[in-house]
Amino acid sequence: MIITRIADKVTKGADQATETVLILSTSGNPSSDLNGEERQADRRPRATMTTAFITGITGQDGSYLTELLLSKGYEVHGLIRRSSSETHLSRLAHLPSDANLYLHHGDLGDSGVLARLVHEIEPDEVYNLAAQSDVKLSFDIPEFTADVTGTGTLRLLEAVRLHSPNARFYQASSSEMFGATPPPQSEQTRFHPRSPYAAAKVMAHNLTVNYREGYGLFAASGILFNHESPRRGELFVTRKITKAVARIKHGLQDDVALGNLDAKRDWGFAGDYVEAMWRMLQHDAPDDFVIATGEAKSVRDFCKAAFGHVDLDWEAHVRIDPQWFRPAEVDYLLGDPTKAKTELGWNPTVGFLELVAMMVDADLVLAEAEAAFAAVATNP
Ligand code: NAP
Ligand code: G4F
Repeated sequence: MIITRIADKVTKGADQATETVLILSTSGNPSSDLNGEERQADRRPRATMTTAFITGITGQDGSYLTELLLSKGYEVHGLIRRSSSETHLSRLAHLPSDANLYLHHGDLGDSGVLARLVHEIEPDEVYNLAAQSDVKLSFDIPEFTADVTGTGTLRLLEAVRLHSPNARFYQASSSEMFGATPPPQSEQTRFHPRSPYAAAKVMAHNLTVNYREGYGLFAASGILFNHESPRRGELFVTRKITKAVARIKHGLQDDVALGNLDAKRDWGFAGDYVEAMWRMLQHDAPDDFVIATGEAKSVRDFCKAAFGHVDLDWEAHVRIDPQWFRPAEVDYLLGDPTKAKTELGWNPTVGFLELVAMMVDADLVLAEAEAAFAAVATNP
């Protein structure tokens, strides 16, 4: 196996620090890699270190999971897409440059690369977190969403089945799969997807179950309800609100345009939810688990809490813009995490108000820096 090392500078990290991320990209002739003695000799010692392969490593969950696995002594390999900017690596940029972390270029749309990487890395655990994960956007780019979020999972399952069948596989399933089915939702609740994204996740979930039953893969599916953090993408409603609250507080904007304030979600903290992913793969048997807090709040409740945290009246700053409505809405998600609590010993540690405060406080730091920069730019 030929490995090229590229030390890459990334300027904005999860904690806004400037740090160095080590990128390893594999190259060379894959076919000569597959069976050659040289390749066998080249393989890393296997006995001492658990190896994980994460798709979606640059996302919110990927970054928290990477931290968790590194803290447990894992060797972590991540799939990254080619990007014209380095900002998509920002959630990993705070990790030390000597972290046991290896990043490989690839894409869930490229089955050849997935097969080669799974073969070369020989992971003990595979976490499939990559997806086109924006529900509203999935109505605008449905075919792409189905290809990445649905068929992409099939490509990865095939790679694992053919090249690393003893690896334990985690699928990032979603409470969106329940869609229109009334709450509370558990592992027994029927799916009624309400978006191309949710339909693609149902496909991926069903394939994961099928590869478990058909080929005996250790394939687990976490049906995770909404989970948030300061690293949440800025177009998801929670982060959109907390960023706006912070910028309004610092005089950088006046209001925020939202869609349906009546939708209810079961919001938890992403750091807690990656712990559940890991526990699923340590379980004695592969299974499906709902991960949720068991408490639901509306978007309106979130606004009240977030603006209230900095003593602002939310009604003075929130306006409704129909562009944020969806062709089909998911009205009410409320998870029943009893099975995960009982069988995995998993419990959420961060409550709703604590989560809101954590996100607003993090965005206040960013807004303060932005305001200071703007002041210097106007009065150099
Ligand atoms: P996220 O922040 O949107 O991250 C998505 C990740 O997927 C990013 O690393 C992205 O890479 C990568 N990706 C997108 N398209 C790809 C492709 N074609 N090939 C390879 N990688 C690709 O999502 P998240 O919130 O961390 O969620 C992680 C997973 O859990 C997703 O599958 C999501 O659908 C699912 N999920 C999330 C929640 C939640 O509330 N957060 C709940 C249930 C399920 P770039 O950085 O290059 O864009
Ligand atoms: O924050 P959201 O975009 O999250 P959504 O649609 O629930 O999806 C997220 O959670 C899923 C798990 O259930 C994941 F599978 C998925 O990948 C993603 O992480 O929207 C939450 C609610 C919706 O009902 C939406 O209509 O907020 C409502 N909303 C109201 N105004 C808005 C807005 N959502 C967004 N993104 N932006 C708004 O301005």
